Amino acid sequence: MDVPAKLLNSNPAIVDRRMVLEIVRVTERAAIAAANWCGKGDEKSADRAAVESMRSELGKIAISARIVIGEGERDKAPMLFIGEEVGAGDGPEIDIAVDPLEGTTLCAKNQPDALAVLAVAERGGLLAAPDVYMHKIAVGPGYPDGVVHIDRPIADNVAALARAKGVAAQELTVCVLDRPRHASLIDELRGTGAAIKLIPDGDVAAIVHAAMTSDTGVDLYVGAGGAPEGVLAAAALRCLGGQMHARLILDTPEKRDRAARFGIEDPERIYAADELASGDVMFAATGITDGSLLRGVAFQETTLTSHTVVMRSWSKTVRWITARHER
Ligand code: VTB
Repeated sequence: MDVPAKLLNSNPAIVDRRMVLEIVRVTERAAIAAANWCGKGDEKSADRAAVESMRSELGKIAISARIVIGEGERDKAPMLFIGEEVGAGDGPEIDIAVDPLEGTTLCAKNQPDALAVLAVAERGGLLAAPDVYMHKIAVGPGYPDGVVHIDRPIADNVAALARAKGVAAQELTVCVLDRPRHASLIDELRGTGAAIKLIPDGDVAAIVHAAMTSDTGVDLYVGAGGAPEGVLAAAALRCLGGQMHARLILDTPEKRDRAARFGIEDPERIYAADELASGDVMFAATGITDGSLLRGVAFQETTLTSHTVVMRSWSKTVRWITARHER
């Protein structure tokens, strides 16, 4: 196959592509630190280990970065908090979204798809979102624009997706967080005949799954999860292609006030992936526990092995990096 023309030209991307390897080191370190706590039933220690490692690794990179999505919107966090300046300075000015341990419970219980996650964008490229729920719907690349819509009944979305894929609804798999709040959504989905993959946690991974259908078997993600996770997932989707709609769930005056403090004026606004994460973005995730997309950190006698996926929106390159580290 020919090399796409834009890759032959000089690279106009704003986020320097050398950053790809830099951010891999960051998620690798966070994942390794958290992996020591896999299955130990101690969410707090796992999270703290991941946060501290991620913070220290970010400090080694020549960037002037600002945390836009980070720890502790509601309680004071000592590091990687929203607004914190990170990096060794001197380098490009960028914005960062982090979730050093996405799926703390998954890690504590040693269940699939706990990840260390980070996204990088141009200044102003990431939606500063409060830590509230966000309703999300996402599909992978290759479908006509608007094939699913957040405001359409789920049965209509499944029917439209099946039609676009050229299969029966029964052949689709929809991923949903297993929560009581999704009971009626799940009921309606059952009515379509589609298979439902119910996950205990981790909807960043779930949206990545929906965008990599041939690797994961997931066609559609839908439901309410964390808003910060929605911004991270959108960054991944920008790199993988696909479509996403999201709306913050601001169902109390207190949440609307918090959102307003983040500059969110319209509480009903529907965001597309490129409004959650715009411009040039990169996304990296390292597996902590074994999952269907990434293996977790493996401990050998004197070494460790980590598995990372890292991608860029500009080139749409998706790299899988297996690394061996000295223990
Ligand atoms: C969501 C989801 C995350 O936690 O934030 C979820 O976005 C929390 O949902 O991926 P509940 O409040 O219902 O527990 C995750 O699943 C991460 O663990």
